[in-house]
Amino acid sequence: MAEIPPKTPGASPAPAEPADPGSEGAVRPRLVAAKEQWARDGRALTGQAADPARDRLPPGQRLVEDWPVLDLGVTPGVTERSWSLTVDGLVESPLSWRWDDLQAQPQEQFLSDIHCVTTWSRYDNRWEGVSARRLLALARPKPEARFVVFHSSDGYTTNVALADFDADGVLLATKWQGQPIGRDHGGPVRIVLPRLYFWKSAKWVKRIELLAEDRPGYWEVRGYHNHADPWTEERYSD
Ligand SMILES: Nc1nc2c(c(=O)[nH]1)N[C@H]1C(S)=C(S)[C@@H](COP(=O)(O)O)O[C@H]1N2
Ligand SMILES: [Mo]
Repeated sequence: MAEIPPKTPGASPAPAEPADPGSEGAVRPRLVAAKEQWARDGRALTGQAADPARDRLPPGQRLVEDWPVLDLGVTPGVTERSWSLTVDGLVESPLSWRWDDLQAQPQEQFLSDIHCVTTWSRYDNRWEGVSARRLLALARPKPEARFVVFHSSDGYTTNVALADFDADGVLLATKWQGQPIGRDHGGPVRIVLPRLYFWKSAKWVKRIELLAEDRPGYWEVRGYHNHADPWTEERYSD
């Protein structure tokens, strides 16, 4: 029998979680490899910080008018009828929502700018949905809960500190510029977390898990920064 070579630590990060049945497409390995290379190269780093109180565009970013689509290449078939959300882990009241449960919550609107780590930014996006604050008030995090992992129907995950989720303008968004968010952009329900680079804003969100210890997500184990503040160029891990 052939010997199994020992695994090089860090050489092969965990794959995405399995995508939901009915998803179309597959993870695009060349896109993933290119983005891993950008992280190794430190692409687009300027060494300048910017001040969100004074500047509108974070360092190394350029303004676009359109709204690019970026994802791993897997598009889930989730619809308003089939969508569900679980909020679990370190919460006093785990939630299990369908579309109607989400619609029964107070709907809020926030205007915010998008900053993608691939260097495009888009101003004045009018999002509508249920605020993270509302969701957390219902689920009631336990005192030891400090981190959040978003799980998506395409198998993507991303992690944030609970303090960054429990912040102004963070939404489970269902509308953009007054219209339902299209499938390519993560509809029917995506996270919008405007203070961080856009990879933290999970499309097609289906589970929000609260944890005591941090657990890096898809890009965070592939060279991307754990926190992801655009104003201090937290693009890549060191
Ligand atoms: N489920 C899921 N969410 C995701 C991604 C993904 O591949 N899958 N890509 C992230 C990245 S890298 C970016 S830049 C934004 C892009 O969102 P958009 O396609 O609506 O512009 O979604 C983020 N959320
Ligand atoms: Mo991205």
